[in-house]
Amino acid sequence: MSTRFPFHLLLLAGIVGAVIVFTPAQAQTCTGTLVLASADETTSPGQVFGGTYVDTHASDDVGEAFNETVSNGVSRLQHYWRFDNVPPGYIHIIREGYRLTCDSDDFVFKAYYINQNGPYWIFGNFCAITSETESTAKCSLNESTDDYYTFHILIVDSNATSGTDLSAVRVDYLAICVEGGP
Ligand SMILES: [Ca+2]
Ligand SMILES: [Ca+2]
Ligand SMILES: [Ca+2]
Repeated sequence: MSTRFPFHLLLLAGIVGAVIVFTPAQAQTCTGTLVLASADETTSPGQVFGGTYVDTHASDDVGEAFNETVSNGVSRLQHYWRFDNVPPGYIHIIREGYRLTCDSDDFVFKAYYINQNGPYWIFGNFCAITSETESTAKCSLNESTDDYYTFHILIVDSNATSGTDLSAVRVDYLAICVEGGP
């Protein structure tokens, strides 16, 4: 186990965070419909060590925190959230968070939705969290939809091929923003 691991636990759990003054993250604007997570789904590999999907509903410095676990000799994280009733339009995600890493891991978002033919994966890695300083970002998924669908958003580590250090990430806010519907 990394000697930095206890530090991760403390900082991400907010115990240290309570006495550190964070620079407020810049808010993002959605001119359409915001949809918040309806549920946590699977976390594998990796684990949740603080919070639930409810903590991603507001930008309040109370987050849902994750750390990697070692899978097949490499530290990995993959967590899914479900978003119900996402209206038609151009799909973006807005996220606020930070990460702690010791093996060059960042954390990126991926997405798929369920249409009449089954799961439809949106190709790409979006809205990477790359800093130990909290930031917000609004990212287009370069995808438009024509009906209401259930979306699934994943957070995944970017270094999936090497390293056994357990990097961690905290998500304070996560939303789907749908703009410019038909
Ligand atoms: Ca925050
Ligand atoms: Ca990794
Ligand atoms: Ca929050």
